[in-house]
Amino acid sequence: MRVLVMIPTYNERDNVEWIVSRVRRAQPDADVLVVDDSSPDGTGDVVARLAASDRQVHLLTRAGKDGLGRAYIAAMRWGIERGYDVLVELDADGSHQPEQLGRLLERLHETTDAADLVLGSRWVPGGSVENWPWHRRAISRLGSAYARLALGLSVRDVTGGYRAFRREALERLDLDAVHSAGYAFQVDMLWRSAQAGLRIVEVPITFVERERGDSKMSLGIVVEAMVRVTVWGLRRVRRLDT
Ligand SMILES: Nc1nc2c(ncn2[C@@H]2O[C@H](COP(=O)(O)OP(=O)(O)OP(=O)(O)O)[C@@H](O)[C@H]2O)c(=O)[nH]1
Ligand SMILES: [Mg+2]
Repeated sequence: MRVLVMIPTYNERDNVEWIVSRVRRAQPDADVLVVDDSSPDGTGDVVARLAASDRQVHLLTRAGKDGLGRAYIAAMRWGIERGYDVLVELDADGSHQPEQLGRLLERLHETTDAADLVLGSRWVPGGSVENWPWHRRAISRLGSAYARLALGLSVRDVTGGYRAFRREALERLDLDAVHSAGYAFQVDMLWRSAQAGLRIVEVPITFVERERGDSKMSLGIVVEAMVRVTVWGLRRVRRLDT
């Protein structure tokens, strides 16, 4: 199984080397692709240097900040073209611990009942969040609950961004049709995966809040997710009616 770990970055100079080296140590056979949107802080230069000395580290540079969703779509295309078997989403800020990636990959490797998509989940038994203030917990849990209800999804962590896709499963989704930028991207991909009948499994993770660098989370990102989920939910209800 050839595994590609995709890491989107925007101004993650203080985190990127640390996270790439942790991935390389935790999963020595996996390749790493950093997708940098020309971060003004020079994140791309750090990654270019890492890539020059390690053949398993790659850099994809995009022209400017264009949202997490589009960065991931570009990374997925890159990985599909090169024939990777598994594509993993992982944040650069240390929230998703590379040391727990083995748990996700295991579920894809299982001989019987192997999953198509494995979600690293904060909100299943054994999962947790470290260093989150109550309002972040509340936004995340409420957001997940709302999306589950609106879309009829059975998973607990709908917005989480630590995920592993089997390539064949990803190829069944219409990536050209994905336009969501922020958290909505994660819900969007999950919704498409569920509609495509993919086998989706959650495994517990310990999510660690970032210690260095600035968050890119904004009110706009939350609003985008809420509006999109509501529109998808209404479409779904209308379909159920007819
Ligand atoms: N390439 C690219 N990466 C992005 C963009 N926006 C965010 N990212 C990266 O996506 C990952 C998640 O972003 P975060 O800022 O950590 O978002 P978050 O986890 O919701 O917010 P915090 O919990 O505050 O960290 C990080 O690795 C970011 O650097 C973007 O527009 N382009
Ligand atoms: Mg983060």
